[in-house]
Amino acid sequence: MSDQNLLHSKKEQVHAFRETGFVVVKGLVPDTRRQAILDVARQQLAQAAAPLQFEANLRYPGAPDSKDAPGGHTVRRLLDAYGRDPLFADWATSAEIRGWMELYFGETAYLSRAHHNCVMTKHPAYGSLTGWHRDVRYWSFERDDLVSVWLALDNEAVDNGALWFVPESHKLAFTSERFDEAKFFRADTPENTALIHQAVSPELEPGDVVFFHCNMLHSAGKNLSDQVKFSLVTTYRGASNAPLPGTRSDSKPEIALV
Ligand SMILES: O=C(O)CCC(=O)C(=O)O
Repeated sequence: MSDQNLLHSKKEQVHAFRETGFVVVKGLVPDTRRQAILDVARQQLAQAAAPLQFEANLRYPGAPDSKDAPGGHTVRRLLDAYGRDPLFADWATSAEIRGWMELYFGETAYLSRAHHNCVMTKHPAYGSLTGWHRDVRYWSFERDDLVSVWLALDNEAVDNGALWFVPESHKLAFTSERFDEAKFFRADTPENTALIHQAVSPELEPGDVVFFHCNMLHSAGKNLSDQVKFSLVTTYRGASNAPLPGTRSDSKPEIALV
C-alpha cells in the first residue's frame, strides 16, 4: 500500500470514527508483532506479574465476592501496560497510532498512563461481564474527547466476551438519572433499552484494532469459551485537552507521541 493510500484510509477511518464513535481497522497489527505481544502477556499472566487488578476488586456480575472466594485470584487486568514491557510501549507509541491520533486531534497526542493502559484478560471462569457505560464517567479532562485503542490479541466474538457498542451514542447528551449510582447506563428503562437494542458487537480477528470514543456507550459479555481472551488497551488525548489538576486522570505522567 502506498503512503498516499494509507493516509487516505486513515482519513476514512477518522471520518467513520467521528460519525459512529468507533471504527474497526482490520489487520492493523501484523501477526509476528501481535503474537510477540500475546506471548509476553500470557507469560506475565502465568507469573501473576504486578501490578494486577483482580475480578474480585471490581465485583462486576460473575466475579468472585472476594480474593478468598473460589476464583478470587482471577486477573482482570495486567495494569500499566506501558511500563510492563517495551513491546507494549512500542505499540502504544507506534507510528501507526501517532499518525492516527494526529489526524483525529489535529495536534500532538498524549498517551494516558492513568486510564486503560492495560492488558485485559477475560477468563472463562470468574471473568465478569461489564455493564453499559461511558469510559469518561470517572475521567477528568478539560473536554470529553479521548480515544481508546483496543488491540485484539485473539479472536473476539459475542461468546468469548467481545465488546458491544451503541453506534453514534458518543454524540448523545444524557441526564444523570439515565445512569445508576455507579454511573452505569441503566438497562431497566424503556428509553435506555431502546438505545441498547441498537448495539452491535463487531467480531474481531487477532491483530484487528478498534478505536472508540470516551463517550461511546459500550458493554461486554462473559467469556463462555474455554480460553482466556487477551486485549491490549490504551487511551489518548490531544495536547490541548489536559487532565484536571489533582484528579486521578492527572495522577501519572503521560507520554507525548512525538
Ligand atoms: O472487556 C470488558 O469486559 C469491557 C471492558 C470495558 O468496557 C472497560 O474497561 O471500559
